[in-house]
Amino acid sequence: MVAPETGVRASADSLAAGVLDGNRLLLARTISRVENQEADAHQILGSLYPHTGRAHIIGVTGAPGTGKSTLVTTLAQSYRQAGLTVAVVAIDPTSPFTGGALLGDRVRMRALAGDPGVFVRSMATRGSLGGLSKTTGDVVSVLDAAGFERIIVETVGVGQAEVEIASTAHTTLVVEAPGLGDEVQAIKAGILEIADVLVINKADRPGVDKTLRALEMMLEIEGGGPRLIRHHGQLIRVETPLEMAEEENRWRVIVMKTVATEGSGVFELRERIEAHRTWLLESGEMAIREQLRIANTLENIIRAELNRRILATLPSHGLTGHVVERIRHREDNPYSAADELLGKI
Ligand SMILES: Nc1nc2c(ncn2[C@@H]2O[C@H](COP(=O)(O)OP(=O)(O)OP(=O)(O)O)[C@@H](O)[C@H]2O)c(=O)[nH]1
Ligand SMILES: [Mg+2]
Repeated sequence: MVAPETGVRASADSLAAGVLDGNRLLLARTISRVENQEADAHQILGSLYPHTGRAHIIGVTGAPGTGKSTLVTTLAQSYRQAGLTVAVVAIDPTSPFTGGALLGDRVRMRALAGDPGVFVRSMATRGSLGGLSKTTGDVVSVLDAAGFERIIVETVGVGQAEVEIASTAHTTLVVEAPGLGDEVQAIKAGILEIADVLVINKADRPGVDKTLRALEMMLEIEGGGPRLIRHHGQLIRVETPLEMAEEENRWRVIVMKTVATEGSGVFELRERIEAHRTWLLESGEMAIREQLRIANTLENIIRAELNRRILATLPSHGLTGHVVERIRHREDNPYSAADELLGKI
C-alpha cells in the first residue's frame, strides 16, 4: 500500500532524518518506500542501521482466527501502561490487495489510535513469500531506528515463510485456541518448536483444559532439551553456552491462558515476555539470536540483490516471449532454455 505522496518527493536523507526525529508522516513514507523496495530503500536502511538494535522484537504467530490481532492490541495497550512505546506490524497473508482482513485488523487495532507511543502498520504479502521475510525485517529495522521499544510482528503461522519471520524475533509467542479441532494447531503446522511462550487464547471457550493438557504433553515430550529453530526450512540446533549450564538456568516454555477480548492473562503474558528478554540478555542467548538474525538479513539481502541483478540482465520480454513460444511448440524445453538464458549473463 503506497501512502499518498504529496508535493516533492522526499530525499533518502530527509526521510532517514525524519524517522530518527520521530516524525510519523516521514516514518510512514519511509516504510512505504522500503516495503515497495524502491531504488533508494537500501540507502535509507543503511543510514538508519546504526540506530537499530535497541528494540525487543516479539513475534506472534498461530493458526488463523486464534485471536492474534486482538491479543496483540491488548498486549500493546499493556506495554503502554508500563510506559513503553510499541510498534505493531501485522502481516496479512490472505489479502493481495488492501481490503478484507486488513481492514478488520485496522478496526480491531483502532483502540491504539491517537497514541503517539504506538505505531501500527499492516503489510500485505502480495503472494511473494520469498521477499516477505526480507521486507518485514527491513520494516522492523525502520521501526527500531525510530525508537520503538517493543515491536510486535503478527503472522499467521501456516507456512514456512511465516514461521521464518516469527523465528527472527527475540521472543516468539505461538497462539492456540480451544475448539479448533481435535489436534492442537501448532503441532500440525510444526510451529511448536519456535515457541518461547505458548498461549492459549480464548480461554473463555470450552475445551481449554483439553488444549492445555495436549500442549503440556507436547512440551514434556520435547523435554526442555536444546532449543531448535527453523533456518531455511531445516530444524537446526541452537548451540548455546547454556547447554553446559544447570537445568534450572534453561528457559522453560510454559503454557499461558488469555482472554484477549477481556484482557485477562495479558499482564502475566507481558511479564513472561519481559522475563524471557531478561533471560536472553543474562544467558548470552541474545547475542546468539542476534547473530542468526544478522546472518539471515545478510543472506536475504544477497538473495534479493542477486535476483534483481540477474533479472535485469535477462533479455527483454520480447525475446523471452519468443523463447516461451518455442517451448510451447515443443521446439525447446524450459530446462535447456533456462540454461541458455542464464548463459547469456
Ligand atoms: N471468545 C473469545 N473471542 C476472542 C478472543 N480473542 C479474540 N476473539 C475473537 O476471535 C475472532 C478472531 O480474532 P482475531 O484477533 O482477528 O484473530 P487472528 O488470529 O488475528 O485472525 P487472523 O489474523 O485472521 O489469523 C474475533 O471475532 C475476536 O473478537 C478471546 O479471548 N475470547
Ligand atoms: Mg490477525
